[in-house]
Amino acid sequence: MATPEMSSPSSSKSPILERTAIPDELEEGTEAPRPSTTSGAYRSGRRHAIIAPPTVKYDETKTISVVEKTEQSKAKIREITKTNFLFFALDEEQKEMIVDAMFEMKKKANDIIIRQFDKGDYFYVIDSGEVDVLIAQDKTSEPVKVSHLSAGESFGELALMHNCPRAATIQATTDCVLWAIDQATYRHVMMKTVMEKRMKYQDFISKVRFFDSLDKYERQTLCDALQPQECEQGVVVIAEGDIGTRFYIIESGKVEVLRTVDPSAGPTKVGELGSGEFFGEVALLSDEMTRTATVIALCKCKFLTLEKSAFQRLLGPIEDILKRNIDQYEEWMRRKKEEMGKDDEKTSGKNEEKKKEG
Ligand code: 1OR
Repeated sequence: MATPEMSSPSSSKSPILERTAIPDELEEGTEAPRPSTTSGAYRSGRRHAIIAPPTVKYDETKTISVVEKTEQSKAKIREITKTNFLFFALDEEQKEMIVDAMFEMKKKANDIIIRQFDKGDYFYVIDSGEVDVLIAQDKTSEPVKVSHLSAGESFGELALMHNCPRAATIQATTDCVLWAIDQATYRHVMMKTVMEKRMKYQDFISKVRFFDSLDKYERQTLCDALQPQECEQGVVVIAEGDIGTRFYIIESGKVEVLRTVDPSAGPTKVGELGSGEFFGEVALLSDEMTRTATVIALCKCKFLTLEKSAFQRLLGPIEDILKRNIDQYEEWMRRKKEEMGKDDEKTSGKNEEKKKEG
């Protein structure tokens, strides 16, 4: 991520310029003021020393906003953005730039926050309240509800990233408190990182068969939430009996899966999984939450992982596909137990014969 251009070295007497003293809150119905923008004079470690030339030419590659707010508000923003997938890829400095740039906006139930086909202006994170996402085929047709978002979730990034009209209408279904960022800051701080991550994983995700039924936007959101993980040969990635917290997709490498059919006999190898296949879903889909198998890396492996809440939120639409596998695992277990039962019968039969012979 390119760091913002620095202004000339500051002296302790340098004036603090260009900070917009707008209130933390914007009353409902008030037009959001454009936060002032400062030309790249952002320095980590001196986050509030914004030293900028008095006149700022709009240059979206070098422009970020700083909106004055209380420490309490900043702490609140840090808290609500912590679980938002779009912020996963940002480093600490980028996150603080976003905290500085955000301003609060209040909306009433039924307010339209974003209108489909409009030009993009802000990106929003929901502090409290709920919104519906509605999409119309074209300007003359009725919008249809496609999704619902609540606290911690965000919207409005597409038009800002791609410079295209709003892809959906966002309507408050309850009173809402939102944190907004203007387009220039969004583009400068977040766009490169978010786009790079989306592009990095999109190609791989499009080749993974079980994501076929996710739509384009769902796949993009999935890319935001993926967390890479690597391990060496021989590492136990998940252990049977443990509580499951993560879902794994194999980007490269191979793992073996072992399962205990008969506790006195130890685990049996069930199979191997390779690139494009997944594991770790059973515990996340079951009430018991315990791992039903052990997975060991057969070579150096790269995984793309999803934590439990992201898995539940993003893979809801393909839960049925994932559950189909669970049925197969159970079927395998039943057959294996039957076979073992038959083996036991045979062995005990042979033992009986031996006894008689003896
Ligand atoms: P925007 O700037 O276009 C509307 O403004 C926002 O709605 C958009 O960014 C997204 O942040 C958000 N398709 C498109 N945009 C969506 C969708 C969506 N969900 C939320 N937004 N979906 C695809 C429907 C076929 C819904 C997927 C669950």
